[in-house]
Amino acid sequence: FQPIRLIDYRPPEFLIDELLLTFRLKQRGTLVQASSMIRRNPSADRRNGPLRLCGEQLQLVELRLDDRRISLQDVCVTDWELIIENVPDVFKLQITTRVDPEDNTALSGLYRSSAIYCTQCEAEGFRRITYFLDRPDVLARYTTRIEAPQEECPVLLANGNLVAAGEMDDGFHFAEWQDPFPKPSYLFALVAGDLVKIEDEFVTASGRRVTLQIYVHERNRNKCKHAMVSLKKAMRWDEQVYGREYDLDQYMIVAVDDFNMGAMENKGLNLFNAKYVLADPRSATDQDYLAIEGVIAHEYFHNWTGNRITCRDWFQLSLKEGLTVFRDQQFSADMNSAAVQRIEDVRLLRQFQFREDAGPMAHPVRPDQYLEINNFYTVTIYNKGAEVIRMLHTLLGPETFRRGMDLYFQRHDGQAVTCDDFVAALADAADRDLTRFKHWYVQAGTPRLTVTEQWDERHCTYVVTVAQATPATPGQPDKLPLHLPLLVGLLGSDGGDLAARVSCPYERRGNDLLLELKEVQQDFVFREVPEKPVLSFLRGFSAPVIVNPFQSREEAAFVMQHDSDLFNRWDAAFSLAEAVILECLAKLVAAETMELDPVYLEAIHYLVGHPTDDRSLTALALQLPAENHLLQALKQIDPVALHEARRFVKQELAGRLADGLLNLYHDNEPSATYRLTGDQVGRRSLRAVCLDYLVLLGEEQQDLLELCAHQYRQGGTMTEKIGALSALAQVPGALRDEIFDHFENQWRSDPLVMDKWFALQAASPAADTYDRVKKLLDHPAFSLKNPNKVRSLLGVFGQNHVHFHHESGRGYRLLADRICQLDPLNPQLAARLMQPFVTWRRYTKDRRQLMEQILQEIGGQAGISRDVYEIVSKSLA
Ligand code: B3K
Ligand code: ZN
Repeated sequence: FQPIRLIDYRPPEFLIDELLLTFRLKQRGTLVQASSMIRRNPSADRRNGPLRLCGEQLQLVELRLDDRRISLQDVCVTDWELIIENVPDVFKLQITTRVDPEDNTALSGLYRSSAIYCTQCEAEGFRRITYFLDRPDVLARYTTRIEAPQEECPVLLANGNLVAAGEMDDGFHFAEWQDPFPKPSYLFALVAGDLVKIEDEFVTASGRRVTLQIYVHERNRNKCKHAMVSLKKAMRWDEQVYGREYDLDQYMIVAVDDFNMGAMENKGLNLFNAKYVLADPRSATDQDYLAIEGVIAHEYFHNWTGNRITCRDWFQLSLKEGLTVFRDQQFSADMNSAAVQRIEDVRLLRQFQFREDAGPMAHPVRPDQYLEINNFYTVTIYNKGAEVIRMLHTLLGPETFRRGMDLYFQRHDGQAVTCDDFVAALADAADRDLTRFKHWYVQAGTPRLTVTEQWDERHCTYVVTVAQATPATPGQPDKLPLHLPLLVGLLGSDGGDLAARVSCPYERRGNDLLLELKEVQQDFVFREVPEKPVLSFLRGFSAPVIVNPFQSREEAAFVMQHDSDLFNRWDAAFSLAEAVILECLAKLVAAETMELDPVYLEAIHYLVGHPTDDRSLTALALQLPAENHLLQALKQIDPVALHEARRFVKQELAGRLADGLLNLYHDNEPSATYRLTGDQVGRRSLRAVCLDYLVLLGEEQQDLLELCAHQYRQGGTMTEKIGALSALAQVPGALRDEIFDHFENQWRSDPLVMDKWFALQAASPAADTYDRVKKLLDHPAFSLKNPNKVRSLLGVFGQNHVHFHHESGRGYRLLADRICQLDPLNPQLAARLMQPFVTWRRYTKDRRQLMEQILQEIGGQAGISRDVYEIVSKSLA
């Protein structure tokens, strides 16, 4: 397997302007005819080479050049290419290939999912449909003709506008679609099958009517309302916030059951994992509702950031993904609680991206090499990429940022560009030098900040010194200083903001001050400060960094109670909890008695007694940091000890705060009818958190388990049922079994709900989890061929620190065996499942050895995919 390198990028030697595709669909033996107008690229380095087209898993049937048949003996066909020598400068090429959608288990290219023909072409799936210049900087106009049996496939869809349709003989019919916008092949899509459509309309700001359609299986007809509402909100928001209108007459969304990721932004024809479309209150949770809103918006926003302006090459992936995640985060913050949104985004970043950044797969937001591009759809490209855009937004301020975006759209509409082009547009609009800022794109690793404070009482001067250092990452031993925005506040002893009263040269942003750190170390000086302030540092998490703890627990508790920045209030609770758990862990390892810090207990006691109006915020502040987050602070990870320490803190809090938690629970009953308002969502999540603590006391207080069971039986919404189930999952016993069985019986024919049932069991710390997971692998609702199932059972099990890391190694074995089984079927998904093995070096010696052995075994599999090989080799390097 040869790495692909950014420095080897060359413009394409040929361009394809027009493409006419004809599909004659069959479960096996689909014929694809691709007729392209090809010419040499005037700006290529070389003008006399052969034509090389990418192609994989194809059967070449026929070739015609300028309408003359070429003998297949006269061309070179390899496992990944078709090479034609001596082609003219301009010509028409017709290629006929044969593919078998029914046998395509990789879910890349053309495949069938629950009797629906569908495609997934990003990143390199189009080459599994026909031989093509399958790279994002070749933009062509597509016309797609689909022919299929009318009865099996009454609905025939492709990108763009429907221009013709009709019946054919032998029971076939056809539809012809034309997409007026030139696009790269990764945005091509086709769908055919027996689907119903839900239709609505959107009138754009300039008065154009757009037909909106969601296509689903008949049985899901009544679960599309929320997705449709979300789509319309997203369309309006993009007009209002970015001045971007939709550009076709029709916008289609299709939900499919088998999908390797969340959704795909194909031009005018988005394909979605059904999980991000279908919802009703009985079967979907509040989290599902919010996720649908976010993903629908994300794919819609890609129409401008991704489709109208696309990536020059795959190293620029974050150009569209980081930017589009930032836009969907902004959208969700505007639609719901901004503070809650920010907290959720930061939790995810810390748990997964910081972890990636500290391990052997660490890579910059713009990587410079890869083996398999599908392995680079990562939290770094997506979420750190979004943080990079957020920092630009903070540095420039919203108005200037918007001017920069306008310039970007104006300059590059219709082009395939680079991250440099994006930053240049912002720099030009802002008239600022962003050279140092661009290090964020090329440097991997999470910077650490050290903060020291100096208070000069006599001169009323307060100095904050901030130093930055980024640890070495694979291939990048030395790091440059970065340019980062630090939003801070100074809190007075009454808890109010002092910013307006102090004298300093820093830009004011409402209650915040904007400090710009550019050097390895810098002093920030504030004069005329009336009293020694408490620093509210990194408000809103204005940069993706780790801040070494510098405040006393008393100060943290103060921030937690008073800060005007709601994110920092939560963050203070979070860091306090982290410190307390790590302290307990240290005691546990040293065989000392664990104790709960009274300062922390007092702070949480206050929180429980004084819940804010935003109940979701209170719920978040009550949740302890995840093990996935906590383990990052450890030199050597003993996951079982870590779990025990965290469990101790949780159990202690439950015991000491039981009355308060019970009151909170009873005071926050949601209304009987489902409403997705902040208030109602907050009530449901607060009650779930309370239950999650209270069940831990269930051994002595049976009535607390009954409380759970009662919520399960009486709760009218899936959110309440899942809240009860996930609390109960922690306490093995007859009641848990009864309720899990009941749930299974009720929902066995709803695959999306069964995913939740699988996931809850796979995540459980209960002693019988391994045996249950083993048994669930043979459950009739489980299938290795359905990515949602694989993620729910095996993906979640890999994140179960207690059971996956069982000292016997049986957890490793269970996952490894399934990865090897899955790799020949679906390498993309198999590679994703490797994730828990990647950081093997960080664990205790026995576990390290077991995981190393497993990695070597997987790496030695005959016929291993490039996807899995890349993860194994980088992990072992
Ligand atoms: N662009 C797609 C992701 C494609 C992943 C290919 N392995 C979804 C999204 O980010 O919107
Ligand atoms: Zn995306």
